[in-house]
Amino acid sequence: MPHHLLPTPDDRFTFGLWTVGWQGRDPFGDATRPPLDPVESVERLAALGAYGVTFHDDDLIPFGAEETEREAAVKRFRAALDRTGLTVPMATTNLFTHPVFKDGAFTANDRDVRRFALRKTIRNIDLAVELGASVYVAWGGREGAESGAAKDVRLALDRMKEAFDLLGQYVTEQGYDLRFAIEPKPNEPRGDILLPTIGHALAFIERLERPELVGVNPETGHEQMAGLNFPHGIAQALWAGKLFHIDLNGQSGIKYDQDFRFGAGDLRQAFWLVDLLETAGYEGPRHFDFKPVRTDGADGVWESAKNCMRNYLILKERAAAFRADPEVTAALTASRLDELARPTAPDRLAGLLADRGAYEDFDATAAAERSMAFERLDQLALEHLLGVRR
Ligand code: XLS
Ligand code: MN
Ligand code: MN
Repeated sequence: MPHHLLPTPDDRFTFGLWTVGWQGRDPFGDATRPPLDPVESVERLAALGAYGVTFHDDDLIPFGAEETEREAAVKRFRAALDRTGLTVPMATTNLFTHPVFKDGAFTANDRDVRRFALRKTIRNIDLAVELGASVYVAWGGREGAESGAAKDVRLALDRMKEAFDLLGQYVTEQGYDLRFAIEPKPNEPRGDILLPTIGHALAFIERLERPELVGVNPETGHEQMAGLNFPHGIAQALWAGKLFHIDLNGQSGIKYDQDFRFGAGDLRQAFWLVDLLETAGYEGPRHFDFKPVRTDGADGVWESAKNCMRNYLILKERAAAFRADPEVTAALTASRLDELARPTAPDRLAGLLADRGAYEDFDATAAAERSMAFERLDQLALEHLLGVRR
């Protein structure tokens, strides 16, 4: 295998414990794989060249565990991290598995549940910080409804804001260097989930007491479940300075949350995504949130984990070749991408209004006749993606 396709910690690839640890339980079938010890996951991921692991509180410490059990689990995990050099850049809370969260956590109608959810989150924030995390993900999988009157969405958003304001106050008062990343998803497990897309989340964040502490953790498949263009969503999150984290995986169109390995599903969007992340200065971890298919045994688990990273590196190589190709440079100019980079009116409003060429003397017919030449540009991209051009 060419050396540059072998991942190293410098590539900053990370995996959730719940990804390789997924036992294949789905709404129609039981587990097809035995439980995986988090320590084994740490060791195997380190051996494959990963940089870090992430976890929900309950991935590491069973829900309701006694304090001694909790301490023992953390100790073993920490020892594995020390042994392997793997980091924990992110952690999150499980606010969806236990039946107590059946109507949500931060926005459950039941106030006691909301208070419990906040305390559960705060408890795991302390552990996340202890283990060195700088990002705390919040996926509100159960925040939503199946029917209209069941949830007053405006009130639920008030409660959601209250939760993030309290969490922001907590990390500020503790002096923690920790930022939050909201993970949007349109549906599943709720019929409709609140903050369903990157755009909804970005608008919500601006209403918080400490918007600077909160960004997004978009997931490939989640945007694509809503039929949206993932690289476009990521570009807007970057533009807003809010891409605090990212969940990479594969999805084929508007379906259930498939969570395929990265590179499966919409390969063209994966290509543009890697091109964007690698050229836009995103410095966070490349975090895989996928589920090894339940048809496979442990062989498929590690094969798919390895290939999430390998596919990223292949696409990184292809995207770099695309950007370095002189014919691509010429095609980008023919498509006038250089013009898009120029401000529309550096002469300000007065200059625009005084410019007869902009309106009175503008030849709309001639401008309409200029081809944008996008077909040539896109074919060059396709050929780089397919490895036909190098
Ligand atoms: C589920 C989400 C979940 C979050 C973390 O759809 O992707 O795994 O990433 O809670
Ligand atoms: Mn998913
Ligand atoms: Mn996710």
